[in-house]
Amino acid sequence: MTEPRVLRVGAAQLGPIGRHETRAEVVERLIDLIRAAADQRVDLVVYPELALTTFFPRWYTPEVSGHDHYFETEMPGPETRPLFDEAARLGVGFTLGYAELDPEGHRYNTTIMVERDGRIVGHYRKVHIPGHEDDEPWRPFQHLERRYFQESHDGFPVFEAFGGVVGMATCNDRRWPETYRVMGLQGVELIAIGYNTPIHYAPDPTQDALQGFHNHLVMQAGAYQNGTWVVGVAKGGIEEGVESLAQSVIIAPSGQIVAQAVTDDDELIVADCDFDWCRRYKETLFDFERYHRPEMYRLITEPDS
Ligand code: CDT
Repeated sequence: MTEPRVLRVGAAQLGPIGRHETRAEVVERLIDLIRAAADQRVDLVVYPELALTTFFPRWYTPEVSGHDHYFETEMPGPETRPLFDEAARLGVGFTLGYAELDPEGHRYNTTIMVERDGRIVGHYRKVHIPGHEDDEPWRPFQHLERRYFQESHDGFPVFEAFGGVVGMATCNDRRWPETYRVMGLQGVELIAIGYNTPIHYAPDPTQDALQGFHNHLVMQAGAYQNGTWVVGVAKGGIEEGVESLAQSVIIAPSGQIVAQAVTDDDELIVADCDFDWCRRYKETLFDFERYHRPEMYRLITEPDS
């Protein structure tokens, strides 16, 4: 019998961030949450997508650079350094979503993973960029991620960290089964996912009432079908007049929700994630080496013509 490998994980949901809220104010909120996590002896805190600012892709600017003040050019930078310092002092690791402007001028929707000693373990840059490129004034609000972010070509890396195999994904990625499977094939045991999901979906408002259902449906399926923990963390509530889904969750490899946020504001939920629970699925029903049939799935990986 192997010893259980149990990681205590905190999902640090955020409520709205106003457009005039400063980075320093937001970082103070993140620090409050990580301190609350440390009080509960949490090892890893998962923060949402674009956790440092308001969800700026809801506004069109004529120049793509019009929102550059929402982007980070270094991580940690002067305003985020206090979070890194406090996390390392407390011995709590974290994943943090932010807008990245790299030295070549590329803009990515990025998540960073930081170990308990403050070491940066890796980056993930969002693969599936939803929404649209140009102003669409018929919408009550815009979803211009495709204007402000480039698609990453780095795929879905996993990292040996926190005593297991850990990966990241970002918001819209969670709706795509390939996201989980690419990490599942690399033996992932926990996937940290941050999201900003407006309740209103202008192209098809019949989906509005189903946002909560779809959110849990995709993450529970991804967890179960790959025998992995999934931690889905929202920035929710009414931000600049736009309501976004909360309902952050921690999901076991069985697909069961073991913890769920009950507010749409800053809130920490905690669960003990036993990585050996993953083996029950990875070594039985979802023993990929034994049972999966990649030669039958070629259509999935053939590039679009
Ligand atoms: N942030 C993000 O990816 N949100 C999308 C919204 C739907 S597309 C307009 C999501 O999949 O939740």
